[in-house]
Amino acid sequence: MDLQKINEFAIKLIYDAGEQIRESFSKELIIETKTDANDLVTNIDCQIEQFFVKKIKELDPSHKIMGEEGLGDKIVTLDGPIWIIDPIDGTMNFIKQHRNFMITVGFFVDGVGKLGYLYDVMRNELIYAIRGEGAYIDHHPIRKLEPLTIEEAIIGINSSWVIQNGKINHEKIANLIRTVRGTRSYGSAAMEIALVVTGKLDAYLSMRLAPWDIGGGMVIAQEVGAVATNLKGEPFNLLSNDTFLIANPSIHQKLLDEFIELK
Ligand code: 2AM
Ligand code: CA
Ligand code: CA
Ligand code: CA
Repeated sequence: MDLQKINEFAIKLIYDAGEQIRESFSKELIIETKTDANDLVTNIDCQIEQFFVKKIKELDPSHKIMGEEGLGDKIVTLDGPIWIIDPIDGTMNFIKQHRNFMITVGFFVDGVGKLGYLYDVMRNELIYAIRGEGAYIDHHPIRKLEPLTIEEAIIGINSSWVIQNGKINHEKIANLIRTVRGTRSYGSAAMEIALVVTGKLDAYLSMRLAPWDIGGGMVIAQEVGAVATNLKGEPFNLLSNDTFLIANPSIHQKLLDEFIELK
């Protein structure tokens, strides 16, 4: 399998998809709800996922596709080549802010992440990685992350996880928020991961993400030395939703040990 060729194919696809999304602002947006009133999807999420599915199947019909909107394949094992795609990560931001959303794509073979992409559509900023060959932002190499302390860290956390939800020790999370230099919340997991792999955030945690939120980011994380696991410190389960922590390697274990306790 020629990864360089597949990488060139994927980059072109992502730039094309971004162009379609930017053009969509002049057209009618159809907004529907999914699991609840705040879980939104638009015709553009589906249009972009459909575009990826069509192009990937033209490239190689044996490649499987796991996409958020379910227009690809039903994935029950990670065997073989699988594309994990979120056509718009941060749909609420897409609708309300017309910014702060990403296209994110991961290419896995037998469960091993080979290629990863995080594309900020409105900034036209592409981060990608090829397994074993490093990570790039707009084609410039991304440097390995520098060590720091938790007291110096800025962390990404959604305030809804800080409100009592019975799943995490809130005393410890409150203590984490008191300890760090600052907290941020962006409403797009892919965007928070992009900030961590480029050292603009030092950690990001979530109580529930889906494989397509993090698949592309995981490949990039490995290339810059960021550590990505679930909140138990285990590998994220790519066949279901899971908790998630990505962090600078100098603070990842300490965050788990001292500040995160699942109930
Ligand atoms: P989305 O916009 O693609 O749905 C919002 O804080 C972040 O969580 C976004 O990355 C969003 O992705 C994701 N998200 C929203 N609802 C989710 C759910 N039910 N399960 C997992 N991730 C979700
Ligand atoms: Ca969604
Ligand atoms: Ca998502
Ligand atoms: Ca999405």
